[in-house]
Amino acid sequence: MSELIRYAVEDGVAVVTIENPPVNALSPGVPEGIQAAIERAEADPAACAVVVIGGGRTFIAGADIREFGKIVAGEKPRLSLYGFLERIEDCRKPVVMAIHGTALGGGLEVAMAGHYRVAAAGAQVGQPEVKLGIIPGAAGTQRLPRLCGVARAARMCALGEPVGAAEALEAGILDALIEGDLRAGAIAFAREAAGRPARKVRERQEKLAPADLQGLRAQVEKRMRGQRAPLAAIEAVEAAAKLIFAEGCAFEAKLFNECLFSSQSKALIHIFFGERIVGKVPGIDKDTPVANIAACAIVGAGTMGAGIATAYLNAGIPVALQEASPEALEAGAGRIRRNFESAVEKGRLTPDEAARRLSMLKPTLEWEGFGTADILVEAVYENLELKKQTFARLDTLAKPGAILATNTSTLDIDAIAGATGRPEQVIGHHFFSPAHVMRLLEIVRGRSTAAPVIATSMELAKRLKKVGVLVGNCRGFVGNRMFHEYMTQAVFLVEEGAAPEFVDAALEDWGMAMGPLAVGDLAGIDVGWRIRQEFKHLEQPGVRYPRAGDRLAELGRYGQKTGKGWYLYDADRRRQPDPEVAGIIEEAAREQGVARRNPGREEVLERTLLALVNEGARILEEGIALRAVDIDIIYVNGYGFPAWRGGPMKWAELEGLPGICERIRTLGWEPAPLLVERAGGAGRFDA
Ligand code: ZOZ
Repeated sequence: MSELIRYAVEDGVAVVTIENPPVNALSPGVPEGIQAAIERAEADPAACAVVVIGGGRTFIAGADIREFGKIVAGEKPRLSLYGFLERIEDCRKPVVMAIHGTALGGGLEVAMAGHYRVAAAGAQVGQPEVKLGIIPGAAGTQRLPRLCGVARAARMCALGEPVGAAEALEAGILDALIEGDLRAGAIAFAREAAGRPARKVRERQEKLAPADLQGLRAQVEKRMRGQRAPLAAIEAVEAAAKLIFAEGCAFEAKLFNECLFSSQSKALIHIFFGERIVGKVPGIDKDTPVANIAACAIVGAGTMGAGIATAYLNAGIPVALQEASPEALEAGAGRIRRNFESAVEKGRLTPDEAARRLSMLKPTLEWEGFGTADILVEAVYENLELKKQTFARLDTLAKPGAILATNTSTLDIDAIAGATGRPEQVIGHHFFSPAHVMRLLEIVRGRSTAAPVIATSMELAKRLKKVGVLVGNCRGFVGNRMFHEYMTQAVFLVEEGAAPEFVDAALEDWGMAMGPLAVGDLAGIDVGWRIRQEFKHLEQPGVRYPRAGDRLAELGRYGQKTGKGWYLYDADRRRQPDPEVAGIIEEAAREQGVARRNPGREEVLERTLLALVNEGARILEEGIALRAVDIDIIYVNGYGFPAWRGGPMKWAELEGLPGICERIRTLGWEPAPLLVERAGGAGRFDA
């Protein structure tokens, strides 16, 4: 028996335990081991039935995703699990799948090859393959509709969201929930089942009536715009109602392979592992001390301060919130209240839970709570002098060992840390607006930031349900430094004659969640303007700078908050083009002597996207980002870059780095040296 699979007979039932930590993925050896154990049980006179169960924290969490890359690269042959699953289903003794943790993807597919499925109450089952740009590839699209009907199966396979045990039981995916010990319960279930004839899922027909999936298609086209796999998943499930099982499987396999070899799946698998890789920081390991964050204090109750406070309260961490005036404090507390009200309206929180979280907020004009907080967060205006004064103040208030975090999005962490007597405790926590919603937390280390402060910040990010990415200190860090180059091109393009809605539509059709000018309106044009004023002294003569946004800011067109910016907004914050803006842009172009023409869609994409990539390569070269994948995770989670394109750096790799260098040169720019080097070498940024 393989080391990955244990076999034992208990109470007359063969118990097959999968031991492939951490998540019992179907790595090489696991399917073979399960099959051998099933065959042994079938021949074992001491066993009347079989239970398959996961050792450790979960049942099988799916195929081993690392193997996909090897298959696509041609290092390994394609693997088919169809025969293996039919062998389980053909077992002459009943096979009971006992599920705890998560039975996902290939895990659920294995479970569905059993004659029965029982689960612990907290278990989840699902076909999340679309999140990796693929579809179920081991008959999931054919067996699932046989258990729960075409409509529900199509929804599960197309959206990829897992369902809880109770729902799965009601849907027919599970046969029973087991209270108490799962293993003992499953053995008892199996003993009973041994007396009854067992049915093969592949032979079931009663739930296979065709369903109308137009609504689901429309939902997928909106929510997962541009992605192939969700639509392929619907097609494959639909086929279950039209074809016999074997033909349905062949159809699924064809679509699975098409998706597996696509750029979309390479991109999404890169993002899956990337989200886990960013948590690994050289020099920080499990021995690095992590402080317990039991209380937080925030100075500044504006949009960011209120959003950050909401995120802490959601994580169960009490917050002291300080403002200078009663009006500003009340306005900030009101923002936080509205965040919770909106969560209640959307059904995400019960009114009681919202009230409980809100009760952990202590607004203060007098810095109460700042002396006992484990972390003090600064969220004041983006102005270096103001930030330095604030930090000098925080330094006098904070207890020894407290972390002092700045939410600056562009300013020098070392200059801010220098205003305190404890620069080793100072770190950047750059949240993204709305801070309680956006998943990204850019964690910015200064020259002196201590390792435990970094380790604590990375842990804290998880508690706040964020993806924490550690970056180095420079103007704009990773995200905003790149965004600056991207936005500059967007504004240049409008100054040259492309309408704002044309630029935004080109990028949104390409997959960005929101075009750059619409993002400017959301974040506040005044914010960008303020930052440009802060760095105005660095401008050089003879260099072109984007000016149209400044003109808008000077006219009080700050974006959504004033009802107009690059666009006009109605009461529901829906945007529409504003004819007045064209005149303002033309005027800005005239002042600078910019020739007006008509840039096309391709040019919009080339200039904005290549600006991102080229700056990303410089950032990588300077060591501001630890790895290219860190940049991708920042862009996917903080800037609405489509995950299915892999983030800017992976996108460039998938396009081919030599070609990217050429295209940058065609624009008349100099490709970053690292880009040139990698284009001439491995064609990859990370090893
Ligand atoms: O890890 C969470 C999760 O969601 N995993 C992915 C689940 C998934 O997407 N399953 C479907 C896989 S695709 C599939 O199964 C295709 C299919 O239909 C089969 C067709 C085969 C046909 C073959 C033809 C070629 C999970 C919820 C499970 C656990 O979350 P946690 O937060 O507890 O733990 P993580 O996420 O930190 O994970 C722990 C370590 O395990 C690694 N890992 C997780 N799932 C993996 C996997 N490695 C390989 N394959 C998987 N399916 C994860 O990277 C992490 O590693 P470390 O090194 O960072 O610790």
